[in-house]
Amino acid sequence: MKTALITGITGQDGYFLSKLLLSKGYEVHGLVRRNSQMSYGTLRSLDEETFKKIKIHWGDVTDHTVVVKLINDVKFDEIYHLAAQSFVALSFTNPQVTYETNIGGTLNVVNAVKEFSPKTRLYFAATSELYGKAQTKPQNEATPFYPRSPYGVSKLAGFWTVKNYREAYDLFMCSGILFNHESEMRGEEFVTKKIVKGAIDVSRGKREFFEIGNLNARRDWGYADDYVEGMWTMLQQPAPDDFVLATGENHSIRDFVDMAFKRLKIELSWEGEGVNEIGKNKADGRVLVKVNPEFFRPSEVEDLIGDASKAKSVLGWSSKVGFEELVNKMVDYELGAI
Ligand code: NAP
Ligand code: G4F
Repeated sequence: MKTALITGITGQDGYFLSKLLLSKGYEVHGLVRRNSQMSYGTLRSLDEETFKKIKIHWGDVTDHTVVVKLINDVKFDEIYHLAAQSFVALSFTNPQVTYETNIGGTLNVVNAVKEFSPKTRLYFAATSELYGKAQTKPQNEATPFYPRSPYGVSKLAGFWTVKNYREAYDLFMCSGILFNHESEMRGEEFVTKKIVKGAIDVSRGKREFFEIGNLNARRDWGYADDYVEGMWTMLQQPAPDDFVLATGENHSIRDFVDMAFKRLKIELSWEGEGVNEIGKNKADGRVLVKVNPEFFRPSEVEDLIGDASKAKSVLGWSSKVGFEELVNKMVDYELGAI
């Protein structure tokens, strides 16, 4: 039986990746940091039987002692290093914890593999935020990086750390440069989940309107379950490499808002510009969406769209769930869950 460690197992991707690896017969271990409730995040949405199969190790990825002991003790076949301070907006106000987790934590994992378990195959969760102020369109593995946030900078350091260890010490280490992927398990601070919850609340009269930031930013949104399959496939290759995973299609935040309301059978009309833009219910003229500059970022990533043709040709991977299906899945889940 193969063994795998997932750091960041309590997050969105950890949920889908745990299910995938268990379905493939892996013994799945997860690194979980303590919180005051000793809670397990998204893992609590797994059925009890699946949850019980996961071997939990309490520890923070920034704690060198914990990381070294775990990797030295178990000598995993595969490690999926997903743990990160992953919220871009927070990285502007909390840069230090972002760097410590995303750079220091990554160094801990990568170095422990080198020193104590060099046969372990490692996946590192890089990101389309590396492209930031994108220099070409669409972005692929050859596109120059231009991060626009402490989060982007920290992930760039992680990406180069992984590449350097791979080349210097002949280790099997891959970075997945993943474009945005969303799901029912997405954290509530991210724009897609925020929109879905906001739209449902106003459609039910729980709130008059909800507030949002930059409506013009464009993202290449896929479905998380498709993307964890790509992570696993990278580690099954004869040689380590880096891959972009993306849908190849992008949409604005406004498009996402429109699509979420469409699922709720509400058509919006947009008026005004910038901070004065509002989204109204076409049927009765009520304002359901407003812009609040509080949600603007000091430096924005305006337009991301990925080219995953290398993943398609080498890994045989492509994204399956399209934009409308993704939005509908998220809305339907939330309608059932409330
Ligand atoms: P997420 O939902 O925010 O999950 C992050 C995970 O990291 C959580 O389990 C979190 O634990 C854990 N974590 C944070 N700091 C930690 C620490 N110091 N020690 C141990 N664990 C820690 O993120 P995600 O969407 O699943 O993304 C997974 C990875 O892919 C992240 O590295 C993210 O940056 C990257 N990524 C995501 C996307 C995307 O669109 N989702 C795209 C590209 C790259 P808690 O539950 O305790 O907070
Ligand atoms: O949903 P977001 O917070 O995701 P963002 O910044 O694209 O980052 C996510 O994807 C990255 C991959 O590219 C990951 F690496 C990262 O870990 C994370 O998973 O924001 C998306 C866009 C931004 O342009 C933001 O300015 O939505 C815009 N936005 C507009 N109003 C908002 C809001 N974002 C949030 N979170 N909240 C708003 O009210």
